[in-house]
Amino acid sequence: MNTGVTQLLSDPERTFSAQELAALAAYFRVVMFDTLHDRGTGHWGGAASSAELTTSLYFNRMHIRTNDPHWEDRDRLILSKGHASMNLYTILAHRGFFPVEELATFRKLDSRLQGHPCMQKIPGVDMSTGALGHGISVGLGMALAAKLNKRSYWTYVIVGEGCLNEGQSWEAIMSAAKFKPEHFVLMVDYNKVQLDGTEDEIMPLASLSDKLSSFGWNVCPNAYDGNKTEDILASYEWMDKDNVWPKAVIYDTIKGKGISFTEGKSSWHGAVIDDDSYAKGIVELKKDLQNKEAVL
Ligand SMILES: Cc1ncc(C[n+]2csc(CCOP(=O)(O)OP(=O)(O)O)c2C)c(N)n1
Repeated sequence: MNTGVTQLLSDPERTFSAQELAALAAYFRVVMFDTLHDRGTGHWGGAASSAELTTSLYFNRMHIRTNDPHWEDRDRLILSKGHASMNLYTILAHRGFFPVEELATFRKLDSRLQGHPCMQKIPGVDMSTGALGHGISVGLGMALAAKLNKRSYWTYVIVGEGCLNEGQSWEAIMSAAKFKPEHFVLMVDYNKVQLDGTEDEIMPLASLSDKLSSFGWNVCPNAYDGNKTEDILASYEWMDKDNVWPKAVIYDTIKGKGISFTEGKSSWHGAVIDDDSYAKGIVELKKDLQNKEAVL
């Protein structure tokens, strides 16, 4: 383990800068790739895509208590693209919800860390996900509950294109525009690649921003790179700017981000990481981590 990131993780309570978040995300990619290779199963492409989005939320933005995962006033995150569970597990473990060593049990029989996250078993998981398309509905329910109970927690929902291809998502998008709960944010991890093809081959969403606006959402007009932590922090400023709800931010991301031969490839959605690919890929990820730590 590298000293720079070790030092950062020794005090997860503080708020991290963009550069620090970038180093953490690079480190988490190494852990994810290692673990998925060791276990011979799981989804690298989508987990690598959302690494900066989840790292920034949990290490900069969200109010949570790792020693009280069900704290009523905590901010909620629904990773609606539940197949990227290794991303969520890696963040939650390093944030302190459960031991990092437990990651090695990923998808073993009797492990809490199954292929898709289970809220009943894993501390810190706010919603069980995996069947695409449920996240926005459930998030809306949580946001409406906050309104009814006069609480001011935030609810974030991260979706990929797969969720937005589901009809249920658009029912929830329509309902959210009607009820307008505060502090409800849709974050689109828009990598434009799905399980076995590109967005355009499977079901084009264009123009997503216009679609969400015409449904009545407050859509961020800025183009943000969801693999750049500076951009993600800038998007938080936009979220805090006005009181017009619900809000959506569309982040451009890269599926399989961090390794040249996995980037943008649907074949790396859920492929087993063979030894040869691991040997080449881990060199690229460690180099990126070194570069990010060097500027800390
Ligand atoms: C209802 C449903 N249909 C199909 C699947 C199978 N499936 C798992 S992931 C996926 C594609 C997801 O692509 P995207 O949402 O773009 O996620 P990412 O690229 O971030 O991995 C599909 C079709 C599923 N999990 N749920």
